[in-house]
Amino acid sequence: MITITAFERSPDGGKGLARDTRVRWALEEVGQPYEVRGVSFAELKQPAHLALHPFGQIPTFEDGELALFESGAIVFHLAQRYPGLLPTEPNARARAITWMFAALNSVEPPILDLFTARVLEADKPWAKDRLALVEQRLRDRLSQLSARVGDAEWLDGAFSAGDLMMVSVLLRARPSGILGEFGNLAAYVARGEARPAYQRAFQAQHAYNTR
Ligand code: GTB
Repeated sequence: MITITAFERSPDGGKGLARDTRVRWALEEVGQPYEVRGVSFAELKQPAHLALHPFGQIPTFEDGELALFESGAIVFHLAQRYPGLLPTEPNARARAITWMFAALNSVEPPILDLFTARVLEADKPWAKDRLALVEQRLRDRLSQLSARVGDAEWLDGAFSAGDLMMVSVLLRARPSGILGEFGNLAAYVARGEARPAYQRAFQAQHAYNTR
């Protein structure tokens, strides 16, 4: 049985913004059952969990003798091992993997910077100046993505792990209001959320975090 770790209780209260949700979503898309082990903030930094995750974070993934960390690597592993998340045609598969990396390396960082500027650095004397820069960088990146997505349903043909990762990453930008400035990206995210597998994953994490 696959076991993943999640926050014992997510600080978002079940809004689905912690990174176990993308792993749950991938597991639902490929139809693999899984168990969840909740980890407290204290346990994250203790040896037992550090043996699984060198940075003391969630999510992790265990399946028999295999233990993984990093949500991108876990989703990629599931997409490689089970059908449903990556095309079989080699070039289409390479492009879908490219979108996974793009989500994690080119889109997620400016979204995380925004959270850092708005929340973690809000009390710094330079916070307002930096926030303006960070918001502009995110708008620039989303504007580029929006131009590429246009009115396509998914990033490159059929729904793939690239879309799963991109939608997961973009969801974190929604509370800021900036995602909503790009109508086609907001609609793209809504299409991802409407997938039955996402709905099951969201409900599962919500139930877990409100138990
Ligand atoms: N690159 C890693 C990955 O993709 O797996 C990043 C993992 C990561 O940041 N994990 C976070 C964590 O364990 C949880 S998801 N943090 C605890 C720590 O570092 O000590 C980030 C997150 C946390 C909370 C909310 N929230 O409450 O809304 C959303 C996202």
